[in-house]
Amino acid sequence: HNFPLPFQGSLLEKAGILNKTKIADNGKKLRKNWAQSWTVLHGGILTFHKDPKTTPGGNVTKTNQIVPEYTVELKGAMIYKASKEKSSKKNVLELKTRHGSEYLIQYDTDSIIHDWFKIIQDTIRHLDHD
Ligand code: I3S
Repeated sequence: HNFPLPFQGSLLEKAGILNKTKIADNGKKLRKNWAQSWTVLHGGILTFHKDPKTTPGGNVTKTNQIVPEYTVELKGAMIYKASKEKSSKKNVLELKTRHGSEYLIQYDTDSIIHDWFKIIQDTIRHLDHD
């Protein structure tokens, strides 16, 4: 890692299962495709892993449970609670990158989505002060 010294070890980390869909790529709107994802926050990068159920053949093995699908650089990103028009689901967060990609993140359990919201927001703030 090439983080400046005062930063080392200070970036927040978290991992867990979330529902996610990418809704825009570089400003281009995409069709929603909700899927469960093993989600990891590490070093200012949020990584969504492929839902093993969606891999061809559908065999759930240890290796295909950890295939990255999207890596999201949080520096310059924004996160907020999604408006009702974005989804009919409860507890939906919208994450926009500085390159114009957008993701929706959702989980029915309030505390889980609250914790992710807080840690992603805190991470974005830390990175902005870099
Ligand atoms: O924004 P939309 O088009 O209402 O999103 C829904 C669709 O992605 C739908 O898939 P189909 O277009 O194949 O029917 C999904 O099943 C829904 O979950 C999406 O809406 P929500 O409100 O759940 O994000």
